[in-house]
Amino acid sequence: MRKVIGAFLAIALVAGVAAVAHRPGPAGAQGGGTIEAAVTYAGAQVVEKLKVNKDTEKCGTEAVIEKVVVGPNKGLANAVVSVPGAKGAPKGMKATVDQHGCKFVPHVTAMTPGELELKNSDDILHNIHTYSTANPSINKAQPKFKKVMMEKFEKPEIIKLTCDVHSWMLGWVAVMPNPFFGVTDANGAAKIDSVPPGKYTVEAWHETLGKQTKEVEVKAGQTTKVAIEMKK
Ligand SMILES: [Cu+2]
Repeated sequence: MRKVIGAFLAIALVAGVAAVAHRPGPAGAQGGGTIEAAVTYAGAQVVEKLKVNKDTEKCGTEAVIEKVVVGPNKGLANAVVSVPGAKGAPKGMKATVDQHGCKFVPHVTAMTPGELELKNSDDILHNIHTYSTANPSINKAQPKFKKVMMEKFEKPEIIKLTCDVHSWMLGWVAVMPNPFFGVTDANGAAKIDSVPPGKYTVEAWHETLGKQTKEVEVKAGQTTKVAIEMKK
């Protein structure tokens, strides 16, 4: 009988360890809090338009370059909100940028260090050209038959993406040091989950408007709202 109980305990112990090992979320996420950021900009929308006379069947005849996108209630889209001081291992999230309609979609992508999937769903030649300092720069053709390309970005940095075939194509990849980030939607909102409790400086970065910060305190099981106003 004792042997049976012993075996049962051993199995329970192994099962328990496995359960802990497979718990989703970053290390130390248990009892984390949520940050709900509202990023605003009081200024005007900045959208440039350019006549296109190349690959028009895929690209259209006009390129729209969205430098500053302001939505309802002054909400600023495409801002990266992050918590650089929070400690947590990357979750192994998958990051993808598509080249679609001769645009980088999404316009701003945030990821933890690792591989980025670059898709070409246009069926035409694109040429990825990145501008970076911490990571090696990439200047690589992606012919129409090459639907997917994987590229490594190991160091935290904000990287500019362009295409040498279509001069108007512009995108950004924010490689972040931890998994606590979000990119604002059309309303200027970004949500960051499972942040370990503590006091932090929250950062908002925007390609045209630069950076603003705000101090927050995150409490276990609670949602902290933070309003960040970007300036010109
Ligand atoms: Cu292109």
